[in-house]
Amino acid sequence: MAVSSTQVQFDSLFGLFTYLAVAVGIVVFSLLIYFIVKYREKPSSRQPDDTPILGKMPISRGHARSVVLTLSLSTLIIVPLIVGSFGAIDNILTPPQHVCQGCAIEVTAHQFYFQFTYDNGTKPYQTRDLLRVPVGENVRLTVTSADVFHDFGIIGYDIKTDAIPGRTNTIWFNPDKTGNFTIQCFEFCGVGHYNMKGTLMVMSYAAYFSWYNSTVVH
Ligand SMILES: [Cu+2]
Repeated sequence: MAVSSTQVQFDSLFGLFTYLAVAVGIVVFSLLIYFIVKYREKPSSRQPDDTPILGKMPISRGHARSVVLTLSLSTLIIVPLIVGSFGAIDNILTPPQHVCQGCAIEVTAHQFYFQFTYDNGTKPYQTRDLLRVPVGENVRLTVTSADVFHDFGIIGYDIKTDAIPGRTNTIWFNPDKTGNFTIQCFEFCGVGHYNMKGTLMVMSYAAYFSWYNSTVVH
């Protein structure tokens, strides 16, 4: 079951790839078995006319029609996969311009923890290894690193981006369900890498904003 908007897109694309691969596999293996049986060697078998012979130019095979047919079928299958993949990449790499206040969060990776900074209009509020977000809202994360290369990923969300010092990578998602998910570093970053984990806590809208408003220093 999908848990976010971007994951829905990953899931449907993955499904499209899988179903097409299975369909092509069934056709190829059925033909393979059919031809193995049909053209198996018999005492009466003889060499086909176009068998290559050493030292002789091959005769023209004249299979233009099957070449055109195979190429057209491949094109019909591959073009939707290419268009679908680029569409998904474009969507995932294009975060929404406007997200609600409290939904744009900075992620800074450190050896060996993730720090989340919420801009609340007064004094930025920071949490460590716990990322709170509201359900049903677009959430934009700007990811960077304070020391070495890390990679910020959310297991179950199929979302991941590099955390590089001096550079900011942006990812976004729109969670469908409340609950806790595991955040993990996906780039070997030192001895503590194995334990560089955090929690994504998807909260109800009311619970999130009551927490967020409580971080504002008046
Ligand atoms: Cu790391």
